[in-house]
Amino acid sequence: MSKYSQNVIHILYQHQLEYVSGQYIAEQLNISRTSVKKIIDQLKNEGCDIESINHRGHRLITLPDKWYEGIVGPLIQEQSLFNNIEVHESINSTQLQAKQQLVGNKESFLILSDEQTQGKGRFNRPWTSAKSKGLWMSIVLRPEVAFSMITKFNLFMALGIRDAIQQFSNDEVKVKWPNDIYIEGRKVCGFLTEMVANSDGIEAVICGIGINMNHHAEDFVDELKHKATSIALHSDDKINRYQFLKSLITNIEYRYAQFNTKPFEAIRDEYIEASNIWNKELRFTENNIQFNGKAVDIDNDGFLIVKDNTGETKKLMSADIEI
Ligand code: BT5
Repeated sequence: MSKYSQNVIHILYQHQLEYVSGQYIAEQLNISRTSVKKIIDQLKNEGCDIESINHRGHRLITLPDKWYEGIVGPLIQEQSLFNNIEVHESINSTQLQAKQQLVGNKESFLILSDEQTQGKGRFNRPWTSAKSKGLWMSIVLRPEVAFSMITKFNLFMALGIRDAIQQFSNDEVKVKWPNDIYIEGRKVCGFLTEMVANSDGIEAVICGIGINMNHHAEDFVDELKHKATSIALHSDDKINRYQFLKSLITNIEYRYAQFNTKPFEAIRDEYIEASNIWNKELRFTENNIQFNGKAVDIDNDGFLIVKDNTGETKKLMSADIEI
C-alpha cells in the first residue's frame, strides 16, 4: 500500500458524500494525479465504495469494515488523552502489544486492531475477536495515583463504556460489576485493567476493551451463542465504527477526568443505577471459591457487598459473577 493511502482516505472522509477532484488531492499531498488514481484504485480493491466521475472527481460512499489510521488519527487528535495511536489489520492481542510498547517511555496511546488471533480476557481466558466485527482496543494511560486506585479506575471506565454503547443501542445497557457490559442479559463488552507499578505509584494503566459492534446473531458460535450480543443487534442500523469510536473516546476522556479528580462516591449512585446485579440470586467465584448469594450494595470505595446464602456478609473487590 502506498504511504499516501492513509492521507487520501483522510481527505475523502473529510469531504464524505462530496466529489473531490484528483487534482485537489494531488496538490494537497504534493504527488502526481496518476499516483492519486493508483491509490484510489487500491482503496476500491480493498472494499472502499468510491464513485469516480470524469471532470468531477471522487466521492467516498462507504468504507469497508476496517480501521484506517488516516481516519482514526485525526479523530483521536480532537481529544487530549493520547499522544499517538497504532492501527493493525491483525495482531495477536492489542493488550500484549500495548504492554510491550509502554516500556521506556511516558506516552499515553491507543492500539486498535481489526482482528485479534489471541485475544485474552481475565485469567487468560480466550476473548473471541472476529475480523471486522468488533472494536478490539487497548489504551495506555499514565495517571499519577497510588496502585490501590486501579479498582477505582475500572469503575469509572465501566460507566464511560456503558454510556457510549447506550448512545447506539435501543435497549438498556447495563454494567455487570466489575468488568462486563450487558444488553438484555447478554455480554456485549468485556474489559480488563492491568497496570505496571513501582514504589512511587502507577507507571501505566493498560485497559483492554472488547466490544461486539456489528456481529449478526449467527456470528456467535459455541458457548457465545447464548451468552453474547452485539450493539448492532439492538440498533436499527449497522454501527458506524468511527462514530462509535469517537463516542467511546469522548466518554472515556470524561470519566478519566472524573477519576483523576473525584472519589468513587461521586459516581456511586450512578453506578448502582447502571448495574444489573440487584435483586437476583447470583453465583460468585472469588479466588477459586464459589458461593451463591445476593449483591446488596456497593460501598463508597467500590467494593461489592454481598450476602451469601448462609447469611454472611462479604465484601468483594473483584469476582466472577454468573447471572
Ligand atoms: C473479559 O474477560 O471480559 C475481558 C475481555 C477483554 C478483551 C479485550 S479486546 C482488546 C484487548 N486485547 C485483549 O487480548 N484483550 C482485551 P473475562 O471476564 O475473563 O471474560 C472472558 C469470557 O467472556 C470468556 O471466557 C467467554 O465466556 C466470554 N467471551 C469471549 N469472547 C467474547 C465475546 N466476543 N463476546 C462476549 N463474550 C465473550
